[in-house]
Amino acid sequence: VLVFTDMDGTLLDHDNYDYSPALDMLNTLKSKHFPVIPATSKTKAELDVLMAELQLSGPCIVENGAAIYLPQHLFHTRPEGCIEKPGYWVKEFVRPRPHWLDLISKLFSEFDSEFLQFSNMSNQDIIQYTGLDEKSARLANTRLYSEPVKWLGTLERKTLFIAQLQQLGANVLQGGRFLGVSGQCDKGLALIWLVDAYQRQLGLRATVSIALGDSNNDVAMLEASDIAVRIKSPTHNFPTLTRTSGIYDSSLMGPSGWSECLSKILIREC
Ligand code: 2M8
Ligand code: MG
Ligand code: MG
Repeated sequence: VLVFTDMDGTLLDHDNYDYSPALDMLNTLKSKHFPVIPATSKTKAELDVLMAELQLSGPCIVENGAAIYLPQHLFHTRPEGCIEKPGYWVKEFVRPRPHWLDLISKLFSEFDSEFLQFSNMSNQDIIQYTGLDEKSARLANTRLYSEPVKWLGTLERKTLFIAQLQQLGANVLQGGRFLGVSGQCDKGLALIWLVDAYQRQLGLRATVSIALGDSNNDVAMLEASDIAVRIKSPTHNFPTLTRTSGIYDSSLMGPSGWSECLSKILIREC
């Protein structure tokens, strides 16, 4: 069993980023040796801190599926298509952040003052829009592959903005607070790639993947997994899925809903 989990609004509370209601279940999963794999719009720098706190040492999917980090202590040989970074094999799905910054800058004049983006925000701005502490806000802006955009204009203009970015070759994913602008990647493609790597490299034949998420940027992952868990959000409805079976919807929010659904799944399916 492989557990792929979104962070903000899923394993972490949407408002205060608390994960304590998930800790008992996290320990249960660890005792069963079920890998818990963060799949998030967060950066590797942010995840280093969080994964150390949660005592997770396996792979992770960062920046909305832009890259997968596979620790070399688990994956002993280089998986196909990976580059090497200290301690990790890294599968990159997109071009680096400057490419996406350059592309967004083409829309400055047409959408003047209708959006903000991390690279033009001060750390104070990021703190204000996210509620992150000083250090976490800095780590959130230590991005390699993607750019979060805070939309300030109307919904109609937002649709146009997204369409223009897509025309320029970008992929735009809606997170809990920001639009994530990057290349043709998502958490679903990353999940599929990583399940395959587990099966081939670690010789796991029959895997069951569970994916948990609260937002639209989780949809591809929720569609690609064997079992999908939608976590209730204080700010928006459950994302729409096309699959009709294998879906669990939480009644509790964030990390409480995370534990609620995983305990049901462990009893019924694993
Ligand atoms: C951004 O991601 C969240 C996730 O859904 C969002 O769009 O609201 C990311 O840029 C991430 O790096 C950051 O930690 C988070 C903070 O709210 O915002
Ligand atoms: Mg989320
Ligand atoms: Mg996320």
